[in-house]
Amino acid sequence: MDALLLVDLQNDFLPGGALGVPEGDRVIPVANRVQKCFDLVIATADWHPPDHGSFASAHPGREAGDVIELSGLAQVLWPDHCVQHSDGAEFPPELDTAKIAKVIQKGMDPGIDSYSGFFDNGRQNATGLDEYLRERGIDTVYVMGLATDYCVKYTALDAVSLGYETWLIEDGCRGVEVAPGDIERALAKMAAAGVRMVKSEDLG
Ligand code: VGL
Ligand code: ZN
Repeated sequence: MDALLLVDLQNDFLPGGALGVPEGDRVIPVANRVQKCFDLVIATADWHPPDHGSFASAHPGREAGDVIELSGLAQVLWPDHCVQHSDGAEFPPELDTAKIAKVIQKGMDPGIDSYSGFFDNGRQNATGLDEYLRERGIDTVYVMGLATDYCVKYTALDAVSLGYETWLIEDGCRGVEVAPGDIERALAKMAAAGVRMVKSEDLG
């Protein structure tokens, strides 16, 4: 049984948003199209408290792009984004949400970031996504969304490590590319881990 995971298709990750991903808006029509191929559609959503530890604003003297240590892990600092209940955390009006059966919120603990839809970055706490999928007999997941080199990558890698057959819908993803080559490296890392690549036109 297959499920579609729509990763962080939120206003703040679209061009013009607080953490705008270049061409991030281009994946919304892809999401709308591919949903028709799936009986189960799940979305993840970055859902940070206003003082989240991944925000540069929470660390006086630091700025976005700096790397600090947070809960013992290297943490890239970001502009404030996807603050709970803010417009930036909402799904864009262009996204078809009627088929989304479940929204998995993540990143609520101010002390640790959560790129993956399955676990926080320290793999200490689960979001409930794995359990939700298992209860429904899902053994194969198709992943797409934002951003390729962060939340998409970690979600896909965790899916593989949890034993799911994992597909990346290539044209349904865009990356932030903080450093040149980040997107290519993310794709290579996913492929090496066993993530399989597919184009949206080849689904269904
Ligand atoms: C993301 C950076 C910070 C993502 C979330 O959705 O890829 N990236 N928070
Ligand atoms: Zn975030």
